Amino acid sequence: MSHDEFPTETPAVVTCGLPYANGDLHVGHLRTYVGGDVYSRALKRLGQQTAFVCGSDMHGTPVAVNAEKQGVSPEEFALEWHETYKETFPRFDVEFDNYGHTHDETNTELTKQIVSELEANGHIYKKEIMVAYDPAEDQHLPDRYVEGTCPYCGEKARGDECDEGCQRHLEPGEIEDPVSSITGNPAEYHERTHKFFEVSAFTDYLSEFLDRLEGTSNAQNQPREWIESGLQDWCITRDMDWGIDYPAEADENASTAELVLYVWVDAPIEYISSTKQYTDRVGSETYDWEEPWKEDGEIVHVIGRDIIQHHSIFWPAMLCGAGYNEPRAIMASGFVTLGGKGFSTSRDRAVWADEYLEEGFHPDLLRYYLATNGGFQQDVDFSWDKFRDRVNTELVGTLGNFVYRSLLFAARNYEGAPDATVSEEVDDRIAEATEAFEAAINDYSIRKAGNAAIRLAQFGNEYIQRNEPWKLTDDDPDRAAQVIYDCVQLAKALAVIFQPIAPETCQRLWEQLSEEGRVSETTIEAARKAPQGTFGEPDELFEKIEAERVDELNEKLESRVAEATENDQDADESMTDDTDTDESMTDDSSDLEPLVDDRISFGDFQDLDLRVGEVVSAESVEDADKLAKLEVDIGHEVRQLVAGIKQLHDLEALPGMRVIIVANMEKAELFGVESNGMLLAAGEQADILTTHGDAEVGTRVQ
Ligand code: B3M
Ligand code: ZN
Repeated sequence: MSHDEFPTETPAVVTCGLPYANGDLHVGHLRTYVGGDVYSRALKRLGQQTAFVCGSDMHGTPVAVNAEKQGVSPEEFALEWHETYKETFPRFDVEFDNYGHTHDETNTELTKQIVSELEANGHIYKKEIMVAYDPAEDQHLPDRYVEGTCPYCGEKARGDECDEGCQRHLEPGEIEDPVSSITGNPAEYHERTHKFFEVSAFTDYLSEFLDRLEGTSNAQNQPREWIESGLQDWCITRDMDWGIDYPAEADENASTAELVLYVWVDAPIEYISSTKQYTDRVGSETYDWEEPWKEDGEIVHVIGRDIIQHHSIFWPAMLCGAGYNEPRAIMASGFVTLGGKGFSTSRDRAVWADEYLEEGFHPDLLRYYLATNGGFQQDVDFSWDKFRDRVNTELVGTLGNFVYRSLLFAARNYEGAPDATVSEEVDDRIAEATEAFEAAINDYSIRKAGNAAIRLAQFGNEYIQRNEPWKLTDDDPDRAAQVIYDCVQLAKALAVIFQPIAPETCQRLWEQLSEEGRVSETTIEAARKAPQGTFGEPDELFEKIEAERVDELNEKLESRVAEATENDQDADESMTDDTDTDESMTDDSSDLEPLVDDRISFGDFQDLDLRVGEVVSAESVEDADKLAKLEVDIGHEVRQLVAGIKQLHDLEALPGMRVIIVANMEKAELFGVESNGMLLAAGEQADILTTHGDAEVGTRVQ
């Protein structure tokens, strides 16, 4: 079954993964929220009725552990962060239609109701299990209170997730070599009665659901593998005080009286609760929460890739078991790194959300960077240098430059849009851009949506350059007026198409054009509507970032990290003091490999035959954990290579990608598959080397 294209008749709800209310937000966190905001604005642009909702995740050990460290109650602690987030998001123009939290009454009630429905439908059962326990503290050790080794991949893991390794959800009792994160002592296992949600009973449903699911391919492919290796039922209760109590009415013998629900039960339910609160505020004639959640609407979840399993497996099973609608799409973003390394809260190795704004940068610059710097499921690296580069080249040099020169010319010579109508060439080009935008949104690619605008601005620059209206004003005034009218039309179209990414800047552009109302209230069709009236001289939309500014920012970051690392030395020695609250980032403690001392001659280097290639196909090598088989076009021929990138890249996304190949590598056979060449990639994450210009396939790299 395939879904109707957006815009659909039925309303959509776009949600963002709930931030744990437990610490400052940095630009790495913002990726998902900016992504969700851009996507929901883009849907609204298409005329799709859309609610954009989120809330703070108040429960669970991530919050309880940090509150304890500060000596305050989890509720007080979480509420304070909740208020902070509520203020921070709008400062980046991330405008939720409703932002609630998981501890509020709506969510508490709805969670109890849904769990009771799951009980009533026979999807929940009781089981004795062994749970980790710290004898010194006389305390059970759910989730992050216990650390150890992942039984699946052998990496260091937390009690409920393999955050540094295979990203799997871990069930209580699964972690090996358990150690209490309160005292650092080895944990004991104690028998307790807990409640289980029968996820395994939904195996067939989930397989079919994944076939219907849209969004980024990582949210479908990884779960398919988990299903193939067999789904486990899911323990949904915890030995903790902080959380939503197990609904007593759902449990006749009250064996759960001391238990709370696992945070991952009530957290996604907040998506529904938050939509409900939105309806309560605006009225069901404006937006009816039941349509997407209970009837026939479109649910789109925007999340980080570390929580795919929760959203592609547990959550749809819960929705199905309780009689709710299933998600239409899941967009799972890659991680954000900082200068090639992970963000680290404990080492202050981060660009904080507040800090970014305090440095005087406009939110739209970061929104553009995060939304378009890589495909949504690819990891994105943030550095002040790259940030400057993209701002100066694309925003200042391309879009800003085109709009400014066009509107200045228009204002000075015609006091606004000249008397003309749009040319066929420009109208067609705008239509192409709006189609590209619409296709991008149906393809869940905010990057492509952003590119549609930048390409249109590139066209604009080329168009004005080619037609040289400044030479025509005397000799051919009609033609000059026509060209400038076209440029004003293009500027208007840019305000409309680029608005989801840069809402404030596009509103300013809208006002410069003296267009009426708010650009956010228009739909994509406005891009081709005739520009209105007269306008004065414009202001520049974007400001160039100087190289010295970047030097300053880099120095600031480096000295801060050095200081924090020094202060953190002692902390590092004990697991109990790990104050890194960041769930999604890779470890930054690994040192760079030392440089090789031995020099090679230029002749030695020339012995390497490095070529630009283009991936034709990529598939996994059966029975091999890490290997993928690639067909790569290197101009002279198509080569078959084997590369250790299976778990690190979405193979489906590789065809079409430019890569660099060692073409004269000795042939090898891996798992019975011949490898005729070598793919170049950097580091443990196998960051694949690519080209950034137009070098043809087969070109030698030197
Ligand atoms: N609070 C944050 C995370 O694990 C977690 C998301 C909940 S979404 C329902 O990234
Ligand atoms: Zn693992």
